[in-house]
Amino acid sequence: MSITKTLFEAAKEQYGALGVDVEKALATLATIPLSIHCWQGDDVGGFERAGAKLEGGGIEVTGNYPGRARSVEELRADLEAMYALLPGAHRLALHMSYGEFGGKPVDRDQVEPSHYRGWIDWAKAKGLKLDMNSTFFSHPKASSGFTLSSKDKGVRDFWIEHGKRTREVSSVIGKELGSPCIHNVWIPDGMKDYPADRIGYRRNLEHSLDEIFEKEYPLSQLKDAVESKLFGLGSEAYVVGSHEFYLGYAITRRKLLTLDMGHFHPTESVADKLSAILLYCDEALLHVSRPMRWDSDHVVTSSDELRLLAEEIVASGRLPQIHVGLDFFDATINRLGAWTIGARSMLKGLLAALLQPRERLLAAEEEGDWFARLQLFEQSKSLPLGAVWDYYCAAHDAPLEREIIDRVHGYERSVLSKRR
Ligand code: RNT
Ligand code: ZN
Repeated sequence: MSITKTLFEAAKEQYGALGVDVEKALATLATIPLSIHCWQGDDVGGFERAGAKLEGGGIEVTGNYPGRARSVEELRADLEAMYALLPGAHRLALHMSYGEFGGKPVDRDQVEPSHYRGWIDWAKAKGLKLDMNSTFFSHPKASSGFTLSSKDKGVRDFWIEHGKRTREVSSVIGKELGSPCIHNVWIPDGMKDYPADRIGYRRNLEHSLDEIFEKEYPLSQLKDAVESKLFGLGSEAYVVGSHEFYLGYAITRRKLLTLDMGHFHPTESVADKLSAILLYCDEALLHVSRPMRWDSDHVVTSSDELRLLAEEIVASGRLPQIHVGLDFFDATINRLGAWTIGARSMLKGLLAALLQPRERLLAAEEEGDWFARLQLFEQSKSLPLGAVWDYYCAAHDAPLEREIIDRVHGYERSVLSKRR
């Protein structure tokens, strides 16, 4: 601790000279839980069928690096290993396809709270809070490319029932764990080529969602969120649940809007959208990701986009209403490593944002001194963030940045490499 502490004290002085209260920033960071996605651990496979692989539905996982979690026990072990590498207390985002079905086929319109009992008990034992996602993909009834917006009423009704059941499960989770479970809806519906009836599918989606959300649950148990997308594999020309669709839907139905960083045109900034959306939506869910060409789900790193997003999260003054979820999956590298890099990058981004000289920046802007504002932004980029981050990690019994490789390799040797 001593060198870490010495470097931290020196860093504190540097930040202090710019008017930044480092201790306050650390205290605030400790109150921000990440909602970490379970699906990085098994390539979005889930536990409906043994060795299930993601199929259809506009998401693609590439790679076959050994060590993928093949059972709920393996996934929980990996999750515990991952949380041990993070400072602070965080949440877990599950998908409905990760229920425990006792080897029996349980279709999506049959899922019940009992199938998630094991997760609730495990979460209680570990002091974790859970979030949930309906699973509208990897299923024969999604293979047409349409679910809630389908022109086939039978298909729509099947998925509406799934959505309703997910909300019931989520409300039980939220109630039992004493923290509202955020239930996110993302559907893959769309078309490869130009549709003739764009509005028809959107009308169907609007009505299906209204049916799913008909039953009211206390907000202390359940909060619903809706996630848009720009395009997917096989839905290049048209996505029913576009940004405009869900923005309108979330505002008129008072739902959370989910912004996935990989679901917009590359020159659009999710960071910029946040402050506009928060004027009209009470809360928002983020799916922090890193788009790369056609893929929307690369492992999150300390990119400019991440930095700008974290700055907006902090600047909004609405930290409790912005739920920071992660959404990426890389099957070409050690999955524990992928999770860890993504989650720690997000936390580091938030820390950097909390350490910005906000007052000086705002004053420069008020005075119209845009040179000084730009200089302050630049200056903060070379301040000793790493020293503060290391200290924060040590204070929360999490490894320092330079210890991560050994820790991940160690888990690979002792656990992951035995999964053949
Ligand atoms: C897909 C959406 C969605 C999924 C997860 C697995 O493009 O981003 O959030 O990644 O539900
Ligand atoms: Zn997403």
